[in-house]
Amino acid sequence: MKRRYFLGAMMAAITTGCSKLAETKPVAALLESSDDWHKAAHRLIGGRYSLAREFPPEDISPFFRGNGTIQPDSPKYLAHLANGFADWRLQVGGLVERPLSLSLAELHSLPQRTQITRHDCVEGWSAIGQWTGPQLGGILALAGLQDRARYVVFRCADRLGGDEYYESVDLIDAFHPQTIVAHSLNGHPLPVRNGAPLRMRIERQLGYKHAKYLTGIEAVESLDWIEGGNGGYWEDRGYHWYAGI
Ligand SMILES: Nc1nc2c(c(=O)[nH]1)N[C@H]1C(S)=C(S)[C@@H](COP(=O)(O)O)O[C@H]1N2
Ligand SMILES: [Mo]
Repeated sequence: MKRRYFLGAMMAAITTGCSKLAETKPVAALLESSDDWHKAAHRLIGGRYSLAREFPPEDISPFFRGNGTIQPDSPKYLAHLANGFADWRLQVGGLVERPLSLSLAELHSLPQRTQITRHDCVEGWSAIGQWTGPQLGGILALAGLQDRARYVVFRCADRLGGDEYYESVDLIDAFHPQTIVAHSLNGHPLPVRNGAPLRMRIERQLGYKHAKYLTGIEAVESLDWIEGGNGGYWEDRGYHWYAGI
């Protein structure tokens, strides 16, 4: 698709996508039930729609460590790496009106968001980094969610102990403004240890939700039939699915 048309289609999709988001129950209920704006502001500040803290550039950690998989070893991934990820594609499918297969160039041509945030891993370490990429909400608007969609599943290129890493969030986190498909860390393409060439940043969630080596995004109605049925690799091993911070 030519870039001009791609962008045009995307802006149209985002416009409809936003009105669709506003129509979903939690947002509409919040706006309608707040006759006094103070109450709404309060709920926004404390609630799930509020932003994670962002930091100034001087707070960026000198080294952003890797955790979990730091070097996928499948022949397919290694071939992509050797090729500079030129043929990497992000598949967007499941309960969408228009399944997409996005190249890195197409992801770069979408409106970009840059944010400096703190990553918190349950294993007891944190790091601050600057992440850049398109918002997941814009990509979902482009694909058009079907009404039945309730969750978004993230597919990854790596395996841990033989099983595929995967994750999922609900639509509140999926459309959160700081939820982005990041291609860059601190102004450079993602290092392999941090998820090259694409990873999720879901800033209101703990580290294990931030799927690295992202190959696919799937809108689903239920998580019950995916892998172990608990919505994520670590969730299938006992971690909480909702890891909000
Ligand atoms: N695909 C994939 N994503 C993953 C992991 C992984 O092993 N594989 N580990 C998770 C965990 S537990 C954390 S804390 C972060 C680590 O991100 P980093 O390697 O950039 O520090 O990635 C998360 N996403
Ligand atoms: Mo983690």
